[in-house]
Amino acid sequence: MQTVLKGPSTEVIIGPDLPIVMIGERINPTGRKVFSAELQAGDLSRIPRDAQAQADAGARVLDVNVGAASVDEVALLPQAVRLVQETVDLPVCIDSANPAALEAGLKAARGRALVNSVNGEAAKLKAVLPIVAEYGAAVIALCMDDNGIPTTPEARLRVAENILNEAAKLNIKPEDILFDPLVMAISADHTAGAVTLATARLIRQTLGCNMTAGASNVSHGMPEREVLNTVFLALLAHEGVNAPICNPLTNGLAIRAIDLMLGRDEWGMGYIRAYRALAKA
Ligand code: THG
Repeated sequence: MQTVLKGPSTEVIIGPDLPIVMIGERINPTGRKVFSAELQAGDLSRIPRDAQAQADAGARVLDVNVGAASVDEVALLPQAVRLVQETVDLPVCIDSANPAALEAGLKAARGRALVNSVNGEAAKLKAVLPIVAEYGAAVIALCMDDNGIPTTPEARLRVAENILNEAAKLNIKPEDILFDPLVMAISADHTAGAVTLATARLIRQTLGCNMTAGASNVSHGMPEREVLNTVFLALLAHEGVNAPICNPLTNGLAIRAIDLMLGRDEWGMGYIRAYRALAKA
């Protein structure tokens, strides 16, 4: 099963035996005070820099989230999407909780974008899936619904299956859905990582779909976050998460190491190329 995303003139393919596709997470005000203040002032000047740096570090898709407090995302998200794609020739992952902002972002996107996200809540399905279908986009589907985030892998799988059925009604195909098994902070629940991994394994085995995950969520509130993020990325990849949302500046080389260890990097050329790019920079 292959998920195809497009930038202005590039194509990115996500599939089980292909190298991991890094979705760069940096264009997001969460936890970034300066960027939040800039967005609130309508200053988007950091976005081209963040886009270029992530592309240089190996990101193949860029998440674009401008959801800082009191920001008009319907106005700002399409501007941010345009700025990103004027800077780098990559597909965008349009990240907002507001369906109107998602649609505005899709209108501005060139190529074939990824919508972040829908989930199993009735209202979300109703608001987001028709937009995804209308624009011929791909979509991230979170394994949660009106009852919240299920605590067991089996219950998260049932949410995924329900989303798959609802999507099929609008002709959205399984290959156009990236499931997100949901990554929660390990500092709040020491079993959170294990539940996410078991969910990913179940989705891979049962549905065969491609997956994303916000790997960096796992380390909130813990020291040496990069160690936890890197280890978790490797475990997630082993369970079939082939398009993680992560920080390419800190995880770029580790991602290529994971591909190599999983037998997806002939002669280690991807790893060596990433190493050389880092050594030069
Ligand atoms: N699933 C999906 N989309 C997502 C998430 C997910 N989008 C947002 C988020 N989760 C993934 N992106 C991030 C971005 C940043 C951080 C974590 C996840 C992060 N930032 C640092 C902080 O908050 O402390 C600050 C970084 C900095 O200063 O540069 O940890 O799960 N579908």
